[in-house]
Amino acid sequence: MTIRTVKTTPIEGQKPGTSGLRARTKKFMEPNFLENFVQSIFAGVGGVEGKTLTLGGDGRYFNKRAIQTIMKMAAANGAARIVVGRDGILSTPAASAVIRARKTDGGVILSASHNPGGETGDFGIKYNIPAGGPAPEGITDAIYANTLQISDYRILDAPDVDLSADGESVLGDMVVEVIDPVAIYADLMRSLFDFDAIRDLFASGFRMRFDAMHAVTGPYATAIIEGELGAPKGAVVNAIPLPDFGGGHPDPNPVYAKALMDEMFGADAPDFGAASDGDGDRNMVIGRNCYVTPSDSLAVLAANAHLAPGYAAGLAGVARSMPTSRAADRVAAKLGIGSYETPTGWKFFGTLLDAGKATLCGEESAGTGSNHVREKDGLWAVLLWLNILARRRQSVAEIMSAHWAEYGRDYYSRHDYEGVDKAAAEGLMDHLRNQLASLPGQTVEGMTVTAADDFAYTDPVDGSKASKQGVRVTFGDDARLVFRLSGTGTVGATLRVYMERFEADPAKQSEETQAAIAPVIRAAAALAGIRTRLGRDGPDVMT
Ligand code: VG1
Ligand code: CO
Repeated sequence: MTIRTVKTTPIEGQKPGTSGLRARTKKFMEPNFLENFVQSIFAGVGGVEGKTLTLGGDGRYFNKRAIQTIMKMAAANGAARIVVGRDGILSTPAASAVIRARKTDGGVILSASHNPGGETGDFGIKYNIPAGGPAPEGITDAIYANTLQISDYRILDAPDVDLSADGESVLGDMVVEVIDPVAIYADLMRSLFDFDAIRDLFASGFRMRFDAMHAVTGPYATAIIEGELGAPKGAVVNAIPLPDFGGGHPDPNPVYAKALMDEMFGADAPDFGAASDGDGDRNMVIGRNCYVTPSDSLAVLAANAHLAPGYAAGLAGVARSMPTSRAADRVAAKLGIGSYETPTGWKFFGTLLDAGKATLCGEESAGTGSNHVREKDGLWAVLLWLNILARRRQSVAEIMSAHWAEYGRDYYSRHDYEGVDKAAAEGLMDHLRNQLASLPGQTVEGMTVTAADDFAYTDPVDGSKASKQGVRVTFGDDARLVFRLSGTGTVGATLRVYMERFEADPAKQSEETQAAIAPVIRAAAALAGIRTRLGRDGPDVMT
């Protein structure tokens, strides 16, 4: 087996976004695209000589090929060992769990998460640090800098490694260790939750539907929910990961998980419904006739986490991304624990989790997680909900109304304008930024602006800074409006408009969401000039 050094030149478009590098699958399959980025990761982390790396992905098209390439490159760059999920499969939270449990020197995760997969879909890759979380910006910047000056990469000329059975083999001087993708993760879940109480819940006739959306969570959910917790066979649907996710959009929200929504709002609906995304780090939670927004879910989990053994001692603090509603802050205030507001993207929670400042973290985009790993974790959130339901023995709807009666309700919705012209979207953001100084004190749609800024963040642990993280317009405690451009898309731009309105009166807490936030929607349209600037009459997706 010989190591080849292959000449290459920088390729445009390799700047990591909110969560790693994402691009069209076809782009990733072009000569040197993957290789350039992988060699740049290795360079950006100070080389991989003698190191052990975790490796796996969500099983989407090109996953297996990319894994073979990465292993051969790791071997050629002197890595000592690769710990890889069987068949190249590891969900994002499981990869984080493996990095931590096996104390590997970081890991490489292949996924474009909620973006559609397949040959005509998207592919992605990201590096996670030894703590198990996504690389912070200092490292992604170094990786990107390397992509701009790369002149060659190293790869071992060798046959492919068989990844279909657990065990060790060698690739040049490097050991390849194939592991069960579920075992380490399942052990961790067992250590956090009251599996006996959840088993009793299922034994009492509690009915659940988990939609794995043909993505990576299928094997995990089947093993844990049906296998260990005793939910009837068939509780987990769309459980076999497919390279193109069955042609679907593996994003667990009311729009893309419509079949589950219909079932949960239909006659004879199960007690509890859930779904997860392409790489298993997102979750959607629904009760019978009761959709729970991710922002509310974070708040409810924070208020009830002590019912699970892993969190019985209480929480150190709760962190949320800036566009996530303020519902979790209300719980933190009542519990007398810290609350933190970070830029969008899980990488910003890592320092707070490492420093023991936050125990739970969440994002409005259906991401919730805790200090058990350093990624958001879809199935974990579902299991925590199950643990709470098993202990409280109330319906999801009852839990929600009791929560709102106690803390007030933050009606919340996000409107996405997808695939819009990039220059127009940037122009819209500039237009908003130009108004910021004059907004406070103005009344828009009957609401008075109390603050307006472009969110800038200084990490309270390591002092690192991030700026231009989204324009926010605050109307006191009553309402809030946030605008930002997506950093995970691969074509054009996507404008995200996040809207919330607070309602303290329990008698007014059961309105339809879009109606409840109507003045905030109108304020957004007026301030941003969405229709004229983007040429769109309405959003493509409302969650
Ligand atoms: C989106 C979400 C963000 C999330 C990110 C990665 O980013 O808004 O909250 O952290 O996706 O999630 P953006 O920049 O498109 O708004 V995942 O599950 O796609 O890794
Ligand atoms: Co994801």
